[in-house]
Amino acid sequence: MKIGIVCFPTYGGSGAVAGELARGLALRGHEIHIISYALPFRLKSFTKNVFFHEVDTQNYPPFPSPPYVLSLASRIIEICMEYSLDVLHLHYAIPHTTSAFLARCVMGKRSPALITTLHGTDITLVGSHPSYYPITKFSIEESDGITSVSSYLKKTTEEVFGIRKPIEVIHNFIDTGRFSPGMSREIRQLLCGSAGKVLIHISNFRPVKRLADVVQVFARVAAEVDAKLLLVGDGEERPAIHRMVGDMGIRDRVLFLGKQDNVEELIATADLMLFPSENESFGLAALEALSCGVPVVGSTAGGLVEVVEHGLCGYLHPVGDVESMARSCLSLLGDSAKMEAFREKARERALSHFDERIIIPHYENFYRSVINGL
Ligand code: GMT
Repeated sequence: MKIGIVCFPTYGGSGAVAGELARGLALRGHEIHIISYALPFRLKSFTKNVFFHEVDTQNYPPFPSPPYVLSLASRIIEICMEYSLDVLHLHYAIPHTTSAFLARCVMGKRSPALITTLHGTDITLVGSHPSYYPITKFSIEESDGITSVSSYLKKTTEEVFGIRKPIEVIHNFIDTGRFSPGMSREIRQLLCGSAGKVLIHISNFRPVKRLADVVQVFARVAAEVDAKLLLVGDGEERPAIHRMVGDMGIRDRVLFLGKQDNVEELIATADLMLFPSENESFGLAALEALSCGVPVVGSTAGGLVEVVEHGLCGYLHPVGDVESMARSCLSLLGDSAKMEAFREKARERALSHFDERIIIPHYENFYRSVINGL
């Protein structure tokens, strides 16, 4: 198939999934056209069958900001016409599906099938805000096919937007070859010196990730065992969290590593991942941890319960229950047989439920069924 993929290129779950999907589909022989304002961060190295089309924006004095929605719509028309795409896959409902709808109005019958994948904050935070609600609902309803990354997100979309069209749940997936167990003693030594245990958290440091809970859990763990915390990522919460670890007197135990490309090396170095989000449609970083054989301790928010099996490959507690999360960390860190069993289960779950070889064919079949139904 000739498949267009529209996504955000920046660090974040939806951009990671779109980039990995592009790579996986290209390796299966499909022709992939990425349309975005920059090359997605997971596609930095050359991949055969992947073509990148940059969206350029123009600003003019009367515009309050460059109208990206319109530039993207124009670029979509150009690429769909030039390459006769079969499918245009929109990652994140706004503004991508809205631009695609405009493009389809212009292309008419020559438009490819429009498939929207809902990722989470496009529904739970941004899309449901009054300033975007009507256009998000309309854009989703105008899609020829809709997928969501968890059952939780499907249910939330139906409830919040009253969507009646079928929504196909296609869970996020992982390259289990790249994200695999195998701690590098060298990296661990380099980062953490002689620290006995290593905990890790990866996110975009937005309030929804509850970074303060990460620190609260870690402080309780570090009071009992010699441990270090690796914080990977960056965002609006970083300055406050930096201050918080200073005030709590654990500055020397916490490493702020900023945004990183090869997170698999860092994850495999850790004993546990902390993931206490307020809300999480799926939790791609949690899946990356499981695939590396690293158990996850976090919250029961949203779709995380579909990823992490409580009591088998991690522990999930109510949002904000830092005491229970810390107790769960200590029970695992203090029992090597239990830890080993959890590590095995974590890897097994990633392989049996979320391997890209299982999930990507699901997308291929969905594309075909939508095209055939038009
Ligand atoms: O909030 C983020 O982590 C970024 C956001 C995105 O769209 O880039 O992530 C959402 O999509 C990811 C990929 O499908 C999911 O794994 C995340 O759970 C989801 N984030 C939230 O629901 C908060």
